[in-house]
Amino acid sequence: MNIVEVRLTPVAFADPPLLNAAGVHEPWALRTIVEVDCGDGLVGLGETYGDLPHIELLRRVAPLVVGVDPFATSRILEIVRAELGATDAPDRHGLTGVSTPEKTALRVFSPIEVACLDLQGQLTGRPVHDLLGGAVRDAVPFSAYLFYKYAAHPGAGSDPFGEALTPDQIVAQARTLIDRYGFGSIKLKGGAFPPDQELDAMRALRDAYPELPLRIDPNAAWTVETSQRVAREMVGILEYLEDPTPGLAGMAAVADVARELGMPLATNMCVVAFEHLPEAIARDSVQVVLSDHHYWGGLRQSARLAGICQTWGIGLSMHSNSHLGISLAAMTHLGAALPELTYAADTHTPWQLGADVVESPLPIVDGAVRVPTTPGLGVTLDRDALARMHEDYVKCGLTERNDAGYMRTFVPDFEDVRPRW
Ligand code: GKR
Ligand code: MG
Repeated sequence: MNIVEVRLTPVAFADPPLLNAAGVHEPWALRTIVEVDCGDGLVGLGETYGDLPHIELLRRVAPLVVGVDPFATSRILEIVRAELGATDAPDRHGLTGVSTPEKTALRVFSPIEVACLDLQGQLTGRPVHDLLGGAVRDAVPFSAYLFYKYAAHPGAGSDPFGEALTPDQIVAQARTLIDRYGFGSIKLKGGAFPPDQELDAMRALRDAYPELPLRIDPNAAWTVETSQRVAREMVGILEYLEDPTPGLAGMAAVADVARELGMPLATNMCVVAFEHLPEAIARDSVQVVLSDHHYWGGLRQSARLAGICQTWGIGLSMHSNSHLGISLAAMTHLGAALPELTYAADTHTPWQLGADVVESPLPIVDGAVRVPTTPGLGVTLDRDALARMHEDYVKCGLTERNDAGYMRTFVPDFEDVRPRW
């Protein structure tokens, strides 16, 4: 049984005005749903970024994998690498660091690999985590991912989450998410306001939830000096400090101080491809890597990353961008099969307010997603929702994510400068 078609459907879903160091989320988030079809109703699902330059790369590769066995994922990776060659498409999918030709190829390969694993699971009658070594846990923990946010997009009514600009509002947001989903750890997306203001929010969270592990991630908005100061002030409050400052050298300089304090530094910005690992390890720049199968090359390459991290004593967590239920399922199967995953994973799921392309999205209960035991990924495409969300993609007119440009509708002179403080 070989692949007969790879279908790519860009979709859009409503996204609240969430703030980060680069600006603010636009009213629509974009994704692409990838269906790898082997005929006779056998279809595997993948999900990836929805910006046009990325879709164009996917479109180049899609016809080339027709005729290939869905078990031959190494062969498919070779096909993707050969087609894209030295293509180095800028990474415009959120704050996920630099791009490289290999990262570009792995990013294009990823949703095809996930869809092939879904197919392999359906063909063998095994859940995807069994194809990755089997589950070491029954449920994968996720953290409450807090964002500073405006009450509404310009011209729209307030969304159900409301405004979150002060420490009290951030604590109220945490309460909403924890009451609804039972999260057992908290991450605040920082880098939106001066650090002292954000540290006040962290202290308010610590006072409200003294028993929960906390993290802050300013996406490299701080200088080395500011980051060192934050590390000192946040001792005993943070389980890790995520991407305080740009680059492996900057992170190493922060780590020199943080190490003495027993505070690990984490990243999804300065170690974003295998080629970054040797320097990161030599400099001891980071103590935790947030893996993300969307740009590390799928689930098996992410497991390879986990192995390297384990060898070098680096902890493993999981990064997210705005995503839908196919990605949540893929993250859950991967998280289930990785003994190295010792931190709750990030997810943007609560921010999508139930919008999804799958029929019954995996629920988050008691802060975790129960690992599916049915064949493949364990999620089914809702074709009506797919069609509707594709119409939204066409209607919304967005073709790339541009947090900085959109921020200028709120703050006319906004510039994406990092480090800012
Ligand atoms: O969704 O605005 C966002 C996040 O800031 C995202 O783009 C980041 O890539 O969640 C991410 C992170 O941990 O850096
Ligand atoms: Mg991050």
